[in-house]
Amino acid sequence: MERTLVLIKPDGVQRGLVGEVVGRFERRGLHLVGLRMLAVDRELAERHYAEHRERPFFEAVIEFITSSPVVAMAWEGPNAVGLVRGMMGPTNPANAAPGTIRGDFGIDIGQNIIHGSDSPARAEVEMALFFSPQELVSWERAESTWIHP
Ligand code: 3AN
Repeated sequence: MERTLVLIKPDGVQRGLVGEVVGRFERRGLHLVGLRMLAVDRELAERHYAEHRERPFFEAVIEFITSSPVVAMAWEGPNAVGLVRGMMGPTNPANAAPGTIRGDFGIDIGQNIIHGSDSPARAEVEMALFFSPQELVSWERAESTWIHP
């Protein structure tokens, strides 16, 4: 079983796509174990995007993620990291297939609606940035045995 950190970025929240994105993961059969809305400050943004510090778009992504509230979520399931990445589509929505979140709702690489951890190790780091241990809730979803063994 795996957990992954998902952010609905400022564009997704502003465009009223929170329910759409949450609904897709729920219907797929992923298990919601953490959910909070927050305004990301510069310090948290820089920690979250630390690996991009030397990239030319670093300042732009910091400004964007701090521009308006985000919704942070932790989702659990078998191969949750890969499942979420597949449902998001590639980084640039212009290359994203219809049926993916970015392919259905995005056009521009700078406003690509959603973030999902790119590995289980990154997921652990990112979940710790956005959630305290008490905010991650282990619970049984009654229908889970009808979704996976
Ligand atoms: P992903 O979110 O698909 O994992 P990353 O981690 O490579 O993509 O990039 C982090 C964020 O930085 C992306 N979600 C996107 O908003 C932004 N970004 C990535 N590459 C570019 C680029 N070439 N120009 C502008 N923004 C970019």
